[in-house]
Amino acid sequence: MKKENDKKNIATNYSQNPDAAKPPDDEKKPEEAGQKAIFPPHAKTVSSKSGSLKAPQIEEEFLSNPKIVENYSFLQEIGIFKHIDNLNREIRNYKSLLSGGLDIFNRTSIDEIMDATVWQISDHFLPSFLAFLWKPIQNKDEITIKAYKNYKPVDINIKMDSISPFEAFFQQYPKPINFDLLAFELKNDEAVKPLEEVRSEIIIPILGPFGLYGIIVVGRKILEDEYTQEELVFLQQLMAFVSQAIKNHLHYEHSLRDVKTGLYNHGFFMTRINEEVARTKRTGYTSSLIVMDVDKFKNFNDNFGHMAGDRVLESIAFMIKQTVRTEDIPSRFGGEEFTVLLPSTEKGTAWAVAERLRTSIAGMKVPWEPPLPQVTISLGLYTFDRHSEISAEEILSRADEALYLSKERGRNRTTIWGSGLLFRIQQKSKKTTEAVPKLQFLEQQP
Ligand code: GH3
Ligand code: MG
Ligand code: MG
Repeated sequence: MKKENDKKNIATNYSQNPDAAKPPDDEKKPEEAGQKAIFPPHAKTVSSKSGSLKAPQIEEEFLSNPKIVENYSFLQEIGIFKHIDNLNREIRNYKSLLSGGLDIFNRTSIDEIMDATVWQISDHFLPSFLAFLWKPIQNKDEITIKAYKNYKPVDINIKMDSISPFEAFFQQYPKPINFDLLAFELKNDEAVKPLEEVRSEIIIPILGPFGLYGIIVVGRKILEDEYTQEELVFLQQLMAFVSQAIKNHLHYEHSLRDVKTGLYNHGFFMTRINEEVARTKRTGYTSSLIVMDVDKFKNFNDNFGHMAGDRVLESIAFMIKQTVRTEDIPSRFGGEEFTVLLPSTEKGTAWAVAERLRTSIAGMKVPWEPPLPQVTISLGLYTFDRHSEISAEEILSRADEALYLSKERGRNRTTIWGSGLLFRIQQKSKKTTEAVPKLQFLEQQP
């Protein structure tokens, strides 16, 4: 009779006993054991908060095996059922991790990756905040910070403008780490203070071939209790996916960008303008292209050195980024030449954008010692639609023609390529084999 009861209860007993998966007493948290928390080597010490899964069918068959029933007491004594319970929990955790990881990998922007991460973490516990700090431009120190509280993006005051002070440490120790231990290892360097002020708990590095790309900062738990080993293991494993996904995305982003200025590079610009030409043909939209060239840029190099010249290019790029809309495509075409592709933008608006770019650059102050002369640019503008019937290369060369008229006419100005030009060039070309003085036909006003 006892055996019958045993048989009935086996499947439920071991898996519903909340104590079944408690770690043995000697498996203390690292902090308790005198060492600061770095995460445990595997998930076997996890404790259950949410109860156990039902034993799968195969397990039920195993449990109803007469030999098991016969030896129930012995098997229980040696901890077989606890062990199975732990394994079940591990399987469940890995399944959830795998689906969470895949979800994160399928995201197509860093913002989406961060949003998905926040939701994945929030399924398990609620940190007081979660912050992502990363370098959008590979070889530049400047960082972007995005933080979340209660699943929502918030402005968080982490007074940090570089992650470089952490670089050497994380190169040596490329793993998530408890904040206190990081602070200790960095000898409470000034750099850790901003993280201390916001009460950080765990710091996770994002590393790649170009060094430290960013860090993810997890705040203490809302209720100020300690993270359980289960949560820490989960975090460590999930973050391996997150940091890989962010790293892949940054690699992709960097491959589209010019290293010096952070603007899109020539290759990406050519891809986008070809797409835009196809789009205008398909949809009937009007789009515009602005090309710009720095006036007498050689003088900056010759009189103040190449570094000063580079600083001028960076300042211009910054101003361009500030001036255009998010849907525009600002690129460094090469050397001291820039382009802005303006999708769905008519001539008049494009002219206004070009003039805004010109005047804001002419008014900017480039930080350099000794002070540099005023920087100016010349611009050319071409507007196209489905009736233009020309290739991306031809669009570029027309915008270029307009730009060189701006140069000829004294620089620091914008010229629009006018529709009359093509006709007049053709007319002239018929009559003469001489080089066509084409620039003089360009319009100057919209
Ligand atoms: P213009 O008004 O006619 O455009 O005169 P310019 O001096 O700007 O034109 P030019 O084509 O003679 O000079 C462009 C210079 O830009 C030559 C080249 O060495 C310099 N340059 C190109 N790329 C870079 C760069 O990345 N950094 C620096 N510092 N200089 C660059
Ligand atoms: Mg040039
Ligand atoms: Mg120039």
